[in-house]
Amino acid sequence: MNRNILNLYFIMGSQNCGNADPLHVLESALKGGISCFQFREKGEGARQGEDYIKYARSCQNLCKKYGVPFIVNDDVRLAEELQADGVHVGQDDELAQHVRVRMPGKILGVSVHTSEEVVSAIQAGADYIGVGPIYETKSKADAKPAAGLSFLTKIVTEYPELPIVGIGGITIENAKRVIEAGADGVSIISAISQAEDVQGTVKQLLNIVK
Ligand code: 3NM
Repeated sequence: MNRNILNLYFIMGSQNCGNADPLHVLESALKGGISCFQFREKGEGARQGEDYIKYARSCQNLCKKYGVPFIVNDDVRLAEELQADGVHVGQDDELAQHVRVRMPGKILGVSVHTSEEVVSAIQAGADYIGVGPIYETKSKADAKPAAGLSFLTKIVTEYPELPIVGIGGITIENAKRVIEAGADGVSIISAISQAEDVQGTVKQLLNIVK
């Protein structure tokens, strides 16, 4: 996997966009230059059934138009059906080693919060890991307490070859610190999905992370 795709990794579901049209938010982020997109349609307000699949396909088509990888959060069946570029799983989702077998040749990302989880993710064949939450987040109801940069720094030092993206509460104000700590990139929901000027915010973030 080209680790540069992690540089500015936008995660979004329609539940993260307030009153804005999520497809408009996504296209603005793509125009701004995000390097990767994760479809994470879950929680209160998330679409269901046919609407969910149709909306996922629309997001995927937009990503294709801009040549940006389309990664599905958690839902391996959806990823298979859409032939997504990859899947991202957390510790409570389907086991990473099972996903690896189901999705050969696709990008596999795993969220980790401890050293043991990093080892398991590597053994499972993860292409990259997401380390968080670095800062406090309101976008994940069951998020762990903010860990700051110390755990990220430790993992970056121990596994220099492993592509790593930081996540949780990352904004224009603090993104530079995450990159300076050694992450390949930043994963962001709210600082992009709820920005007044999505495209401009993405451009500013890109200047920081590149
Ligand atoms: N995973 P925001 S934190 C989806 O720690 C997710 O694994 C996390 O949203 C983890 O950029 C998080 O709005 C939410 O803080 C990130």
